[in-house]
Amino acid sequence: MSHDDESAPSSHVADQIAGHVADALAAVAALTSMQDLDERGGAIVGKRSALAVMQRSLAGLSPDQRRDVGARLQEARRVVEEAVASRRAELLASARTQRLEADRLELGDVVVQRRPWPLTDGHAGLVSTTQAQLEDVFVAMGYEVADGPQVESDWYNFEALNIPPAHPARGMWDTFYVGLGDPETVVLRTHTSPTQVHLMESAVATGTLPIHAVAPGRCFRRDTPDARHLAVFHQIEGLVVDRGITFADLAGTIETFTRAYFGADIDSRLRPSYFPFTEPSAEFEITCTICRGEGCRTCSHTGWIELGGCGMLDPAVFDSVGIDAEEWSGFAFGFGIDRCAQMKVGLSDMRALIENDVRFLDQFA
Ligand code: FA5
Repeated sequence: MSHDDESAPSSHVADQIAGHVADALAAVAALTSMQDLDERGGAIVGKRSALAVMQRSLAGLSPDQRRDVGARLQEARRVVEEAVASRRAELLASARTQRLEADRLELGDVVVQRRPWPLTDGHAGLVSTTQAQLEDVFVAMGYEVADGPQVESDWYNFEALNIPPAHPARGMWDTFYVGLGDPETVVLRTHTSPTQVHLMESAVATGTLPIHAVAPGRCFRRDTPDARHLAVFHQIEGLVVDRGITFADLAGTIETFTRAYFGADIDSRLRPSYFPFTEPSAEFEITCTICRGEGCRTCSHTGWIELGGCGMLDPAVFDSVGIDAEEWSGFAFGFGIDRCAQMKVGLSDMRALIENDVRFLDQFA
């Protein structure tokens, strides 16, 4: 500011103030966000602004000039402060509109579930991990991994497996029926054994016998959940069809599997049993890992836990799929995957697998 004229601020000073006001108003209009305002507000209207710098130099003026220039500066600052206040209100309103727009939910929008707290990466569950480990063991033994449908016709789940309608053995599988077609003709598969039929049918159709395959997957039964049962559970089916296969191959396979998966210190045994699709048939049991054979609630105080059923393929099943039982023989087995997981980690009650308690699940991350 010029101090030459002692009586009144020169028009130069008035122009200078007007110039600063114009600059400040242009800067206010150029502010684009609240963050922008916070960062640049000080340079427009605060202590670092051109008007504030001018105000601090009033000390060198005569009292009259100080009064006059001071009043002009005060008015100039009022104009700029008002502009800042009104820009602040505009920016706040527009930030709020943007936020509302972002949060707006149209009917029909996909609702993306927020991840639960605390934020952790997900991981495969115990049953999936067990399934992968079982597959690995059988792949190492030379088996292929196959898949089969979870919804089956009565023919695949029962009839082709030598279980005709009204056969008393149907009572072994309490079945969920699907409301498709004629009543009680479509089922949620009660075991993975129907995949045996699919595998044999397709090997016959493509001329690709022999078969060495396992087929893991979900099964459904109207079983009341308890320490060893769920209504939705998993099995892994094994199927070997080849020339000259005997019960010794089946027993050796199960023994090799038990040692590979559970380790040498777990005892296993085969007990005579009955399945309509195998003859002879057996149940495969291991020492209960909860009580180490002493007897507990989980093993119904027997010291043994049944993991699955097995046996030599019945010629009636070969007939259903058109395989010559004179030339081919084979065995099949079906193990409970959830049961294997239960025994592997020493889980006294299988229902923990479906409770979705993260404190339980995270132990198997
Ligand atoms: C069967 O399901 C036969 N398909 C097994 C088989 C296959 C025999 C091939 C011969 C040849 P079973 O109903 O016993 O058999 O079931 C086999 C295993 O599945 C049981 O030992 C158990 O480990 C598991 N399992 C059966 N029901 C349940 C259930 N409700 N919850 C959890 N696991 C189950």
